[in-house]
Amino acid sequence: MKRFVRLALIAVLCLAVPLALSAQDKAFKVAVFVPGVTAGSPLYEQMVSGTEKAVKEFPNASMKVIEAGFNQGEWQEKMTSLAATGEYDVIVTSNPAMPFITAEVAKSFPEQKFLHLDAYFAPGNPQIYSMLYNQVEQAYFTGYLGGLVTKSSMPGANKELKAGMVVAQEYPALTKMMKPGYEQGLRAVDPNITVDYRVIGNWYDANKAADLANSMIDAGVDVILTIAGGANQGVIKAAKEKGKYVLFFDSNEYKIAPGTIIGCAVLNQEKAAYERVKMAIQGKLAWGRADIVSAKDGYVDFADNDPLYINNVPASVRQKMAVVVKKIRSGALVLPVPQL
Ligand code: RBF
Repeated sequence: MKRFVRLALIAVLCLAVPLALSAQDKAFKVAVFVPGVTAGSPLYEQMVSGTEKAVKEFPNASMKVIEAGFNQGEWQEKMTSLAATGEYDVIVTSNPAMPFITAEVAKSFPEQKFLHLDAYFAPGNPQIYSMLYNQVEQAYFTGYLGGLVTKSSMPGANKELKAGMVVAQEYPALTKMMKPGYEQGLRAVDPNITVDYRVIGNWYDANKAADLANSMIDAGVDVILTIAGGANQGVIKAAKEKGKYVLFFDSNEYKIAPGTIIGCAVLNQEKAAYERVKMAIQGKLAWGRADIVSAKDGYVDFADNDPLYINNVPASVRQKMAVVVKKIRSGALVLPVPQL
């Protein structure tokens, strides 16, 4: 009997050791496909840094970043070329439009895996994983703060109940989650607040963004939510020059313009990228899954513990904001994700 147990143990070890070794030793190559340009796009910066962090933990893993640029018409061809190399175990990418592209590319390259952040793709495709954030919650944070600010006696606030929103481009996640979430937040403060909403038409034209922001400010807007990648800089510049306020999306960036950027509603995409890429390297990522995560899960939040928020926003505003932030974090206030 003892001998049998020993033999069985040896047999198990013979099987397990090479398996464990192969997971560690076999080269694992990650490609990060940036649909745009990394610098200035908060979620792309977080995708790259989170992936870097994961890859660094495995001596056998390596990564390459491919920037596909702003011509969206070229993305499918570029993604196809990348998959065609057959070199990468996983292609990581981010933005809600990418699953439409990768689902097509996946058909031609059945071995290729695609890890999507900031996107939804219906579960069931064994080549695709996706992770979507509850951006109704994210936008509600900015709307609620915007409402409090436009009604406040802060130096840049006027009597008019007008808030602004500048966006780069329209797409379902924006029109079905972000815009309604922002409006709901504003109206929860005061149903009479109106939204001046403008579309730039691309993710890089900071001059056009500044022109739009200036015309909104001249029309009575005192606080603007900007969701425009590199073009955000134009909105920030205009608001700073005119002593108005900016609500920032995706990353904590108060430091870009302290006192002008008065609220950052963040996504923890760096953590998402780190965790999911690590799981992919370890062979533990559930391909075919579509995760939807919210503030309660720790991936959507409002950056309220930054001294640049605490020192630049009056306590009376912060106290009211804190009540709503707490409700969303705990799940007491539920803002469901719609069908996209
Ligand atoms: N966000 C950026 O910061 N920079 C970009 O270049 C960019 N390009 C996008 C292109 C498309 C087609 C779509 C649908 C979204 C893009 N986003 C970009 C938006 C980003 O994925 C996200 O929705 C916003 O940052 C709000 O969280």
